[in-house]
Amino acid sequence: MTEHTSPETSVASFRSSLLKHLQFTAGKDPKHSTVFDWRIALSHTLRDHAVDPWFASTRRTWDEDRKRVYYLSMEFLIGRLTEDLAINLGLRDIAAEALESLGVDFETVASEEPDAALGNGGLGRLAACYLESMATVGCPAYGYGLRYEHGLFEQSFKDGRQQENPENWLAHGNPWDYARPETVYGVGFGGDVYEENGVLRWQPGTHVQAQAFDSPVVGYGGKWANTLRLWAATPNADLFDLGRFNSGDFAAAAEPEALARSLSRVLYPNDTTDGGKQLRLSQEYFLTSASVQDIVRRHLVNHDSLENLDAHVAIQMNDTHPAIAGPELIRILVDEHGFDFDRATDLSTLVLGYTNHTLLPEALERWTVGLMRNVLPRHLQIIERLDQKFVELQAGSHHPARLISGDQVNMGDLAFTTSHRVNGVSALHTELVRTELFPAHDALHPDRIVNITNGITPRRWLKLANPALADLITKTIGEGWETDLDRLRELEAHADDPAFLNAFAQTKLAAKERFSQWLKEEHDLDLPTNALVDSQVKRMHEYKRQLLNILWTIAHYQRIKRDPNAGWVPRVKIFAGKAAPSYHTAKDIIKLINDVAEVVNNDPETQHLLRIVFPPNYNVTMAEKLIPASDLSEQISTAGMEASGTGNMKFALNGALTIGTLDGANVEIREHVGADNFFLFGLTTEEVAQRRSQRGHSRAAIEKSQALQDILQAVAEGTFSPDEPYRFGQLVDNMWNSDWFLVASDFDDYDRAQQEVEEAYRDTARWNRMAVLNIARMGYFSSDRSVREYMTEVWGVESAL
Ligand code: 26Y
Repeated sequence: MTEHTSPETSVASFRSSLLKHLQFTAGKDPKHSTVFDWRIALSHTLRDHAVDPWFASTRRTWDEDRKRVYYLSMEFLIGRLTEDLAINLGLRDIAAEALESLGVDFETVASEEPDAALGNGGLGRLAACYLESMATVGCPAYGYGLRYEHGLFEQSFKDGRQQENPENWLAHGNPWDYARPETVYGVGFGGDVYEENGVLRWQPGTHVQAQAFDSPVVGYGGKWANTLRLWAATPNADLFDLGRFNSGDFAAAAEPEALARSLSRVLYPNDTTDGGKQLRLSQEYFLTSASVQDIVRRHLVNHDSLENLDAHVAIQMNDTHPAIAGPELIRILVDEHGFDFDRATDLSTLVLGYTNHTLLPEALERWTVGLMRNVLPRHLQIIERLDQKFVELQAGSHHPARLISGDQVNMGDLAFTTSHRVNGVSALHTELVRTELFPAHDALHPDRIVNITNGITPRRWLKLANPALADLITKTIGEGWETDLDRLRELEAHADDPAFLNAFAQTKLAAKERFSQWLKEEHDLDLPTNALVDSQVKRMHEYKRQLLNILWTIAHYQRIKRDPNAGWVPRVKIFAGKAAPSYHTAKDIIKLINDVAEVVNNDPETQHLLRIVFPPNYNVTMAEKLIPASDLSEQISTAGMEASGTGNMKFALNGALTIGTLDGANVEIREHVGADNFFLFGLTTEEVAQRRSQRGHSRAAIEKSQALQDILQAVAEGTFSPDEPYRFGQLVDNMWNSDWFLVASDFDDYDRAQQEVEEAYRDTARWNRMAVLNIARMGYFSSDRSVREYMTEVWGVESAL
């Protein structure tokens, strides 16, 4: 295929496009243009360049009747797109030069873009990395999601406590997407099921309209582009009750419309438990139904039946959130296209794949039968029939696994039975999915579960985020690593070259300075650049154990105070992350970190040796600055609880060393980078299970650790909360008496590993060598590799490149 990018695009032509868009799209005179106006001009100019590869790819997929992948996800944590698209189109430097010739700075303009946070955390960011990789490797694909009016809440701190403020990314429009007013589908809710001439008919009580908005997703090098299609619930003229309005009942007249609109209003800010159950289920069905209708419609454009659907369509369910896709596809095949139920089920199963992202019981979706019947009565019938079939398949089992147990529909079991492949997201997690979560299913379908370890896109997470390191890599091994990340291995040859190690250290310093400046400008926070930067950034959750980290920080502080001249390595402890609004313990931990920071950062005796920085509102944009600036990556979850992690990969790729447990993808990262280049600590998954069964394990662990006793006493006495001494009573009490996440059990070993960190960092050459070896050995964790595995092992799709 021909290159649709930019060798032919000159600075002059880019500049004239910019001016054209400034005038005709933003409607501004260059003399009176704001940064916003320039951003509009820049994004439209870049988007114009995306259109050619986009059309060419779409046309080829049609012409060659290629199988397409449909990635269904309630979350796409995209972040900013300006620089990402510029890089992938090969226009980054041209755009910067063109702007400069007009007296405008590229970064200033790109930084004006809001961070599209249509996701909570890992699962949503993974979807965004996979979209970019599918385009890069030439996998014909669509991402399907919701066009939330408000993304994940913005976090601020008031007196050290989390406040949630509404997010408003669409306030000034979205220059990336094209509205498709002609692409609308009705999505039904509620109502009843009738029998008509021996066939069942669902008569929904209400319909809501889904309208498509399309954005091009351009792969690196501009050789292929896919579509991200986000659905918005649009007010549907007949929802507005004019009769009621005219009779004066204005609120009631607008009610159905308000309900409809609420479907794409907000992203659920909860990454573990589900609140607002009915609305959440309705959102999931809204996404799924609109997408499946669109998929079926597209297939029927040039095929006359749905019989061969599996040869042309692969649908991937990103966790169970779109798991109603199975029943929905079966419903369409049976009720609308006259398929026999069993054949419809087999066909749906061949089309669908399911990725599991969690073992946490509270994050496994379950809906009550009552709710299901209210919202989706026909789907409930289908699920009941699937449940029967599932029980029959387990003939002989006295306690068969069920899709419906008691009054609960288990969406994980449903997703499993309606998929031909089920995958976990790291080797360890997949093994636990097999043995702990779905043993009965696995026994029936031993080939169904496969592992596909997560990955991250090196374009955003290295080339964009860390230009100094990316340039050093290119200077050292040449171009091409961006799409063949295994080539980073060639850096190993330079791991003992002092000049190279020094050059690496310079890139780290440059990244620290960049981040430090950003923190100052955005949050008025000070980050010393001469210290070991030790970061834990991720959603706030007990299993991720930010508590372990802050408790150790207290121990470290107390030791420095006891012996200030012991040759301590200066450290900055960075924490960042949001807590679900209703997750009180996570919010208490945020408050504890901020309270400890208040004391530590204002202590003149230790200030130069220890700082705690907790910038509010962690998001993709912050991660892009923070990760490259870090030396140490905290991946310290209780073993068996973090399905994979992907932040762990981003840090290691940017030359941070990991202190971590044998959990999720940490296990594989350690195998790849080498045990010598990884600070391991903590109980293993099996030991965790064992320890939890020992009564009084936390008390016993605390009693064995003098350090831990001192810290807990300090916290309990109000050392960090003198205005309210018992503020953290519950946290401390829980440590002594329950400690499900085994903070106490792992404390001493974590402390030991931190001492090893301290020692390694003192030997600068050794540290830099370890960091370089981490970078060199991270090729496996490119999301290009993950996507290729999905293509062969799950989707049966070939690259078009
Ligand atoms: C049920 C609903 C409220 C819900 C919403 C979001 C449940 C879960 C989630 C999000 C889960 C999530 O982000 N999981 C993470 O997925 C990453 C990508 O696979 C993993 O790396 C990470 O370990 C896992 O916690």
